[in-house]
Amino acid sequence: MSKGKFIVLEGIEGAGKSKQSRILTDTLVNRGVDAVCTREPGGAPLGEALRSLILSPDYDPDAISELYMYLAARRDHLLNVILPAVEQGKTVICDRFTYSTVAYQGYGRGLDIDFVRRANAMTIAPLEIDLGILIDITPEEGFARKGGADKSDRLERENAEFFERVYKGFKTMADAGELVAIDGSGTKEQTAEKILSEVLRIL
Ligand code: Z5A
Repeated sequence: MSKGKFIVLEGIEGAGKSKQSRILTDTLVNRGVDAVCTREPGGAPLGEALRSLILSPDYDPDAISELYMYLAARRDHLLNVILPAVEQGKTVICDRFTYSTVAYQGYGRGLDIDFVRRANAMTIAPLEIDLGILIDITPEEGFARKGGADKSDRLERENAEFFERVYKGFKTMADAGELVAIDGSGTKEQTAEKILSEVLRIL
């Protein structure tokens, strides 16, 4: 059996990643593709347990501890959900992945970008990402859509400069061709069409 594709949707909070992951999965399934949807941090029992610790405002990990928590959640997700599905020929749609680590822990927190990239590579081996899409809206647009930051989420308590650095990180990866950027400022339906057209190129 041939391997399935692994597709990642990325972007700032409120970009529409969760919504678009579900729309894309449903659209592909309706077209006869064996597609499943997952998310990070989380996606598997240990990853979901780590997610609640990572995002809890009750803890204050430093940048390196935070990086390793995301990576531990990712390794568990990879081994228990992503690799088995890809090996069974399923197309896996993931809401956030390694690009978020580069953007948030690298550009946002200021950890060395090459170090973050190497840590990501070691964590996801032997998986290859077939397509990474950046749903491009600014942090201002994203938080306006959400009606402001969710203060029960530790990451969302960060200041505007942090999210500007994260956004710059995503844009830098798109400019380098690592991510395909699509304009996310239109309606949900318009964004879904743009994503589908990129995905159909690789299926
Ligand atoms: N993080 C990290 O630091 N390092 C890592 O390696 C990873 C993650 C993997 C995860 O939080 C946090 O972890 C996140 C990054 C960090 N930090 N922060 N802050 P999460 O998963 O809870 O949060 P999120 O990924 O940012 O999800 P979100 O805020 O819900 O955004 P979204 O998924 O992109 O958007 P949505 O839920 O689909 O839509 C948000 C709202 O906008 C909703 O009301 C929609 O109906 C509306 N919406 C969506 N699309 C549209 C359009 N086109 N027009 C109008 N309104 C829209």
